[in-house]
Amino acid sequence: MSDYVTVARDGEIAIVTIDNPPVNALSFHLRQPLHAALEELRDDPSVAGLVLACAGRSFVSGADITEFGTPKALERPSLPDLIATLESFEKPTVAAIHGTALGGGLELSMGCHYRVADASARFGLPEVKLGLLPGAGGTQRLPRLIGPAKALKIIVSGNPVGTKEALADGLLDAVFESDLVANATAFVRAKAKAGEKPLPISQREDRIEAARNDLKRFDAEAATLLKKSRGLDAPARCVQSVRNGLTMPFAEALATEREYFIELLQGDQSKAQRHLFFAQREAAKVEGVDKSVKPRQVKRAGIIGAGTMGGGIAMSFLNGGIPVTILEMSQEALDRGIARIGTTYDISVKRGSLSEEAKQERMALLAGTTDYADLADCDIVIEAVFEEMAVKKDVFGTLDGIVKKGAVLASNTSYLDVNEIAGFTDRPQDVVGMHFFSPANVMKLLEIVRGEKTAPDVLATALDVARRIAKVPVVVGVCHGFVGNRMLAARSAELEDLLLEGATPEQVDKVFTDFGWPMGPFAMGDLAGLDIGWRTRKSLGKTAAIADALCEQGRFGQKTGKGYYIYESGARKPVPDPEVAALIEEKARERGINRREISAEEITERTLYPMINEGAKILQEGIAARAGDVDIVWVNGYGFPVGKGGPMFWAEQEGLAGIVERLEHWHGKTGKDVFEPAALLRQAASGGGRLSGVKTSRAA
Ligand code: 3H9
Repeated sequence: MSDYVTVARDGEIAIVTIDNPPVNALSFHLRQPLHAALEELRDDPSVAGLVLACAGRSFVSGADITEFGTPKALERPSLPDLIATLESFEKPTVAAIHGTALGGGLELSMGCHYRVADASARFGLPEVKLGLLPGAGGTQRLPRLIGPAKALKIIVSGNPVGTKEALADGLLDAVFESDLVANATAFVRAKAKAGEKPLPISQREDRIEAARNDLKRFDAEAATLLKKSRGLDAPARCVQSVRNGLTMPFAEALATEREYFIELLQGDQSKAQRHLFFAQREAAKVEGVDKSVKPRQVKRAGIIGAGTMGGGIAMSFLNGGIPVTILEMSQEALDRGIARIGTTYDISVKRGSLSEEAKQERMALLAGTTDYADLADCDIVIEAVFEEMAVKKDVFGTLDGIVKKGAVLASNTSYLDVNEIAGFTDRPQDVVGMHFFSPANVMKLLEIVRGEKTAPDVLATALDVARRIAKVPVVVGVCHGFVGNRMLAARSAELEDLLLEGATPEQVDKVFTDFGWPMGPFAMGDLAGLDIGWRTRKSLGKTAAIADALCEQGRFGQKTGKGYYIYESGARKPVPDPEVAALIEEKARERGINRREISAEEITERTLYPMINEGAKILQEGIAARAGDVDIVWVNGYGFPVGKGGPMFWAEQEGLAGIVERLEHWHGKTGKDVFEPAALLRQAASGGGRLSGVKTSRAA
């Protein structure tokens, strides 16, 4: 008995209850008494069966991630010790699962002979998302329980499954609608009475036999799963470990799994991914919005604009089960927008990621209108119209006169001043920025822009809505481009000059993809459409020699088959174009520039370092509250490689002092503002080299 583990008896059945809030993680202080209790019960002849259950909101959700990187993580009794003890029970054991059994939690449950659960429970091995593999037998026992193909999917994706699937696959033995522990007790009592002597999972061979004889098939399935795991070590280790279970004796494969686990735990990628895990949770904690601030109720959302952005935002709400009224100016545009939503869902149905029934349910939540009056009853209205202040003024002025009191009025602006927008209404306290990222139905990031007068409960509402529609929210302050686009501008500032001075689009893009970005900035520009930036430059009276020249030739990127690259007959693969190379040389000649070899280091220093510098300025100004918030923006909105933990985390690992020194070098050479080191960056570089401890008071 301890604060973390209690043992109760129901006749001859022992019930062990774990209680380690908030998520019953397997911390050292829990492992110790749990191990002692299990050993005692195993050897107690008066005990005929064991129920392993949890108090609180969930079953065990994994190892204690806060212990990783400290000696406690590996201190014994370890989780493998606990599982080995469970497996040594000669009387039946059952895990009674409610909430989530994740990672080490699911592994612990697989030390038992049986698993039963309540209907809403979920089961998963999310270690891969922390840059790890299941390190307590998960890659060995799950395949033995449900077969290698299904296990591999769960392990490599890290995504949980529900009771229906778990029961069908054999992961679960029974589901109970209520009274989980009482039912689990009756379940194990019946097993004990029947004198059943089930094999521990580690000794079961029946589900892996077929795969052992068909490793080719296993390898093909694994290769498909690994396609999505660009540059990450953990998914490949997961696959190898499951494969070891097919080619090695259990004990050897288990020991190898442990080696892989420790190797990954000590590596840079897991460190980065664990940083992101905690940063994401920190980002949800917002100054001035504590638990006492209750969100307003949102039962219906209004979306203004049924274009690509408005449609994507509408889909996010529909996916979250929130009814939407979408508004367009003309019936034709409205019909087109709604049809596009339907076809996007159809693609998911065809791919098998959405059922036809679910599609119909979502479409049934969607109403269209061309009349602002139909938005009157919405609890939140998000505009996704043209990025021009005059247009926003019209929209917000109209909304102010129509939408019910207390509704949240949100703008999806990607760079305009939210305070000015709020000023177009008589209720600036209800106005907030909700900046989605394209395609909005797919991208996870939501920048919530806090205006000067935004009420705390409006922020709480935006955060709550974000959770309901499965977005990752980061609250930011008002400035041109907020966090993401402002840093993107800094990252892009040198791109033209790099080309003029001697680099090629493919060389720059390769530096980016080698770093781990899904694509480089020039391929990205071609994908997004070069005409967008051209139009913006023209409206601001700005020019860009090469990009403008491409647009003047009608080279708008993929949509015209030509941009920085050439795209053969509708293909998406960028192919370097000698005409572009000639154009770049011509523009350089016109400017009297002698083109030279440009190294990969120089490209990194002139693109990523200004971006980090801008991130530091953003922190300095309180536009973001924490360096981790900036990382969350970049990983979830712009494809910054997760294995590098986001720009600010990466900068710390690289060494801030070295970055400041190179920024100074480039500043001295070019005199450009983007290279002038931010005071905060200098300060952090000279005092410990950390940005992650910097906490700013958020600007409004
Ligand atoms: C593993 O198991 C390795 C093994 O294979 C091998 C070992 C040898 N540890 O997310 P929430 C904290 S690796 C420590 O806001 P929710 C979290 O930081 C692990 N702390 O709640 C937060 O703290 P705070 C594999 C943890 O209801 C608070 O709990 N398991 C852990 O939205 C509430 O969290 C996983 O990767 C942890 N394991 O979601 C599961 N988990 O309040 C990771 C959470 O101070 N966890 N915390 O900010 C999750 O996915 C979600 O937290 C969960 C609850 C679904 C459980």
